[in-house]
Amino acid sequence: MTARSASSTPTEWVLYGAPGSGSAAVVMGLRACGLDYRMVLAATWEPGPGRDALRRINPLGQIPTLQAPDGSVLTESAAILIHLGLQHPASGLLPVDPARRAQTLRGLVFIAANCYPAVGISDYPERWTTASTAPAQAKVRAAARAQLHRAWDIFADQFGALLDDEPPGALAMLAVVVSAWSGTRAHLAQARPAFSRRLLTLQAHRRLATD
Ligand SMILES: N[C@@H](CCC(=O)N[C@@H](CS)C(=O)NCC(=O)O)C(=O)O
Repeated sequence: MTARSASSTPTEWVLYGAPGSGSAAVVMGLRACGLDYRMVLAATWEPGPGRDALRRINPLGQIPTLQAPDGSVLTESAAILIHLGLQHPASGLLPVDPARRAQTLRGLVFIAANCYPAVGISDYPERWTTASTAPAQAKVRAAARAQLHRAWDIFADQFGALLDDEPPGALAMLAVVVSAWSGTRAHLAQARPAFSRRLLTLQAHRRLATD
């Protein structure tokens, strides 16, 4: 998605994010492209000027949100990584081979469509039920997590081999970041041990460092 910023136009890449959040995957992508950026601490759970500025350019108030030097706004982590990969082919974010790239795009959208939303439901169950009691919301969270873990089992089976690219690309970046939440790693260690070990190896790769 692109939109004009209501605030002053930056002259640099500005990434709205927070430690341990989905912005980590965009940090990896920007670094792979050799792009300098400024980080603004902003998230639903981080009250302050960064969150206010974020909401002015992304009405959902979600991170990652990336503002380009021309002032345009990019949201949706998979779209951001795909855009960076297309703009910077030498970054290795996307495979050169068309067939492998097609499956990589499919994998990125699989995470965005099936895994990330289930994390959001698990984190904010009150948004997804009209029931206001804690036990009712706990049931929504439990169901979201079960669906999330099932989605990751399917991802491991369908896309796991695509994480072998060297250097690791956009799919590995998003998979490592999003699989870190909502009990997914503990589940995968039992359900898909080889894939679980692959994620652990990947997260130690220098391309996937966020500090
Ligand atoms: N569809 C978005 C989801 C982004 C998202 O849910 N981000 C979380 C943090 S990792 C967030 O900002 N949650 C706060 C909220 O939804 O209020 C994407 O793929 O980037």
